[in-house]
Parts: sequence; C-alpha cells; structure tokens
Amino acid sequence: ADIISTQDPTVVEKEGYLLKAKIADGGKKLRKNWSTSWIVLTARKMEFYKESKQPALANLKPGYKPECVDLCGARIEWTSEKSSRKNVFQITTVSGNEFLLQSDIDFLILDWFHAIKNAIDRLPKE
Ligand code: I3P
Repeated sequence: ADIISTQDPTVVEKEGYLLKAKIADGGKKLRKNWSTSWIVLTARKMEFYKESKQPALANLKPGYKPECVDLCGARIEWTSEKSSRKNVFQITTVSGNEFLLQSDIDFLILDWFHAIKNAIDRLPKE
C-alpha cells in the first residue's frame, strides 16, 4: 500500500514574535510598514497575529480571522536588497502575496527560516 503522509495540519510547529512587513498583495506592491507579529507555523500555513494571546481568542470568536499565508508552492529566500535591516527573508505565495520577516537575533531568524523552508519543502508545489 502507498504510504501517505498524514502530518496533522493543526499541530503548531513553531510560534513566536518577529518583525513583519507585507510588501505585496496579489502581486500589487504595498507601502512597507514593519510591525511586530505573533507568528504561528503549522504544516501548511503561517498565521500572523498582533499578540500571543490572540490565537486562543480567535478560537472563541468565530468571526476573527488572522492573516494567513498558504505555504503550498510558496518561495522563501534571504534578501539584502528589500530592506536596510539585517537578517531579512522574503516569503512569496502562489497568490502573489509577499512578506518580509526580520529579527536582529541571528539564531532566532535562522531557526524561523529553516522551519518555514522545511515546511515548504514537505508540501506539494501547488
Ligand atoms: C519606510 C520605512 C521603512 C523602510 C522603508 C521606508 O518609510 O522607513 O522602515 O524600510 O524603506 O520607505 P515610510 O514609513 O515613510 O513608509 P526598511 O526599514 O526595511 O529599510 P524602503 O523604501 O527602502 O523600503
């Protein structure tokens, strides 16, 4: 029988605060606006919240939806051209959304880069 990967899509692989700037929406450039975001990574997606308390609140309030990034087919790459800050990488989704993520703390941003890259590499490309 085929072995089917049954990675639970609800299991949180990593969560924490990073600086985030969304720079394109559906291919349309946005004005860069850095803000601190609580990021929750699961097998297929990332969710961006304002604070660490919000994922629990979102479960109670069905109407509340965080910004969500579909990692299927997404690309991740370090960039030194898109910001004057150090330690910046970009995630580009199939739908043309672009996000920059940054931390001044080297090991922290490296851990995030590898966790997201691993998630993307495990997923089908579309
Ligand atoms: C932007 C803001 C950003 C900066 C961006 C500026 O100005 O200072 O922090 O990005 O640089 O345009 P504003 O607040 O007036 O929109 P970095 O911090 O990532 O360098 P950019 O235009 O070179 O992207």
